[in-house]
Amino acid sequence: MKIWNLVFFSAWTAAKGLLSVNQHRQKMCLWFMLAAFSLSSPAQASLISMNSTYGVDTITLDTDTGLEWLDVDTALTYQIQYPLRSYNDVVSQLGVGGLFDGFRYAIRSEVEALLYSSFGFDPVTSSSSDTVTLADKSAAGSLMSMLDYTLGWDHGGGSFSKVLDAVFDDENPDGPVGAMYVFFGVDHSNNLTGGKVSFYSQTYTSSNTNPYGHFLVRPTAINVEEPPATSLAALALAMAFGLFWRAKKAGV
Ligand SMILES: [Ca+2]
Repeated sequence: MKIWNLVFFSAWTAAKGLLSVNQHRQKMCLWFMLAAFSLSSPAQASLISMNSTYGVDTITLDTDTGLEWLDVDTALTYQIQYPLRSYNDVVSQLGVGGLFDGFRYAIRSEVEALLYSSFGFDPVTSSSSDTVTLADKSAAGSLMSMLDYTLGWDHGGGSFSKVLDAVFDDENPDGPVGAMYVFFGVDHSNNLTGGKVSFYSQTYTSSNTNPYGHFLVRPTAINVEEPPATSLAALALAMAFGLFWRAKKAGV
């Protein structure tokens, strides 16, 4: 976060000048202050698992976007009969009093932001099985640990495969359904596998009979605003002034 770097630098410069003839204790105090800033600096994206009326850990809050993502398989769990819940079926449950009241389908740009910015897939390397990296595979594992998956197989001996196969709203007026597929697993040698992100064409979506998950989102009720820059700068100045005062008092 740029503002935190700026605050770091300002505090460091100010305090360094004041402590140029310093004692060991005050130097330690400076390092402590910088470490405190480092620890309190917001992460690039915070993904927080939360409980909801759908069950334990069924919501993932992305503090970067302020969106709450419902586990992709929740609509499967909430279905009452086979065949599995379709896009149109879920749409019919989004209104007041429906099973997914308050939610809407995520649009493609929101799905991409979740994958590439928040979970850390590389949009280039994750687009092909030939180029996926270990980071893409790890991102797939993190994604499924938070948003769940729609199909899974246990191969025994610690080896498993999981698939997250979910639809979103691609805002196509001819039929607003898009779908995304990610595979993740661990082979018998304990190596991560998968990590490829595949966006389906609409045609494939409408013809696919496999069960889909659903990317449903709602705005969070939790305030995810970062502290204003002015108060961060004021905090840094106050801490620098505190060091200055201590140095004066110690007669340095
Ligand atoms: Ca979850």
